[in-house]
Amino acid sequence: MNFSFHLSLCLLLLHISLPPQSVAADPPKQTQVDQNKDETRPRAKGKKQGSKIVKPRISDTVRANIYADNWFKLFINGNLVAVDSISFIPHNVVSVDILPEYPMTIAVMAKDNADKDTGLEYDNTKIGDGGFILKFGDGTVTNSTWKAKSFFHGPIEKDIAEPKTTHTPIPENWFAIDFDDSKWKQAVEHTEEAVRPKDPFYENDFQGAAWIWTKDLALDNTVIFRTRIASPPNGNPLPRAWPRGKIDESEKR
Ligand SMILES: [Ca+2]
Ligand SMILES: [Ca+2]
Repeated sequence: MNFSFHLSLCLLLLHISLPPQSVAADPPKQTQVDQNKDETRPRAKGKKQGSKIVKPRISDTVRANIYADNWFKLFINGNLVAVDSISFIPHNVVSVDILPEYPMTIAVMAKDNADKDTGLEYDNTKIGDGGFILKFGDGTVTNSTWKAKSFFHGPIEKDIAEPKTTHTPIPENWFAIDFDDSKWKQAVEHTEEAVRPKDPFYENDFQGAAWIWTKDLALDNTVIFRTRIASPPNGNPLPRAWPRGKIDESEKR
C-alpha cells in the first residue's frame, strides 16, 4: 500500500463516516422556531398560548347612560371617559361602554346653557335651569351621596335687567382620584318635574337614579360632581385587575 492510496482510503472513510443529513440539518429546526414566534396565527379559543395575560372582553364592560341639562364631561379614576357630543341643545343621552374598576372615582363637570357674563340663555333673555342624571350597568346611580359644588353662579338674585355673575376658579385636578372634596356639600336631588327632561331621557334606562345638582337648579350654572364607588352596587363580584393601558388625553406626550 503506497502513501497516495492510503490517503485516498482515509478520505473515503472520512466521507462515509459523516452523516449525510448533517449539512442540511438546520432548516427544519429553524422552521419550527418561526412557527412558535408567529403572533398572527389564530389562537385556540379560551386557551392561553404560553402567556398568563387574560384580557378583558366587551362582555366585561357595562353600559353607562348619562343625561345632562345641558352638557357634561365625565372622568373615571382620572381618565376622560365621556363627553357630551352636543353642545347645550338639543338635549341628548350619551350611552357608552365602560370597563369599571374599583374603587371607582367618578368626576363630572356639568354645565347649564348660560352666558358666562350674564348667566342667561337665548340671547340673554331667559334664566335656564340645570340637572344631571347617570346610571351604569353595575348599579351605579346618581343620588345625594354624591358631592357637588358650583363654580359659576348667576344672574345674582335673578336680576335679569342688570345681570351679574360670580365665577370661582376651577381646581386644575378636580377630576383626580386624590382630589380633596371632603369640604364640598352633598348633591341635592331634584324631581323630574323640576328638571323637565326631554324625550331621550325616557328612551333609556335611568331606573333608580336621581336628578342631582346643587340646591339652586336655576342659578348655579357650572357644577362639578364627585363620588367614589367601592364595589359594584348591584352586588356583582369585583372584576379582576385587567391589563388596561392608559390614554393621556392631555396631549402632554
Ligand atoms: Ca341657569
Ligand atoms: Ca338648561
